[in-house]
Amino acid sequence: MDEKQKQQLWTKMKEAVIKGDNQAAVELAKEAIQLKLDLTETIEKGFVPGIRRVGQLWEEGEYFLPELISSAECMKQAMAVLQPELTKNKDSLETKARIVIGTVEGDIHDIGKNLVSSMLQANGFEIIDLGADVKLEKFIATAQEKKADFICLSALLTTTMTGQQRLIEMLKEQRLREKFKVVVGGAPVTAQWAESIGADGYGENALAAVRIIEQLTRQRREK
Ligand code: B12
Repeated sequence: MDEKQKQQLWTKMKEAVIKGDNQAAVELAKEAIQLKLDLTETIEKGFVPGIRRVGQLWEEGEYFLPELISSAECMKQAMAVLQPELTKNKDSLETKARIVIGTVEGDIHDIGKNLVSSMLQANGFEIIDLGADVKLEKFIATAQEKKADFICLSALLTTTMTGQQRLIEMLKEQRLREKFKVVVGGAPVTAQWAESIGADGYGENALAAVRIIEQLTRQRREK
């Protein structure tokens, strides 16, 4: 498949998410698998731009909550088709590190977090996904119990970003800060914010998340 055909397929994916057309999104996801396309690229260049456009339409007052929900559902259905393929054949890979991930309390957005989870899993990391609206105490308890290397926190609301900061403070209070690397992300989160709260890393998208976590894992091993 040449670049132009790929672009056309990505456009169709984007449109399916914008329209909230579940059937089309699922078919397109299956098509990408059949064509043996790079699924990471398919997600980031096809489906993600769709949900981002939906975000803009909502900001512009063109879309309301029902449209948002149906586009989010559409995105999930496409991901449900792609996820098993992404993680296929990865069983034999050596686990690079163990990661506890979730969306912080008060925040139910989980599409971005799920993408990050899938991509990390596809790259050989062991993932313990706590879901969305997760109590900060639960992140810490699970990370301790499972002897995790990383705690990854997603936040999509400016009001819940503070949960990322709070978790780092809690780790310090409990003298656990050195035990876990904390990586943060989510649409309102920036590298500056990550630095200001003392996080170990930040990723602006799922690929960047994999990159930073691989880098931190290497640093950890070299120590
Ligand atoms: C879809 C959506 C919803 C869906 C969520 C469905 C679901 N299951 O997730 C529904 C309809 C339920 C929803 C609800 C609400 N939403 Co909403 N929603 C969105 C929307 C349009 C898209 C979010 C999304 O999925 N993006 C696509 C994914 C792929 O991108 P992403 O999440 O940013 O994730 C990527 C990166 O950020 C990064 N990443 C994400 N997490 C992590 C974690 C780590 C560790 C790392 C390294 C990287 C990383 O990688 C991801 C992949 O590339 C955004 C608009 C926007 N601009 O973001 C609003 C938005 C986030 N929502 C908003 C609001 C206000 C709400 C509601 C309060 C609305 C209401 N009045 O009820 C509720 C929130 C309820 C709650 N308590 O959480 C606001 C937030 C405003 C703010 N500044 O705080 C936004 C920005 C829209 C807006 N402009 O007003 N929403």
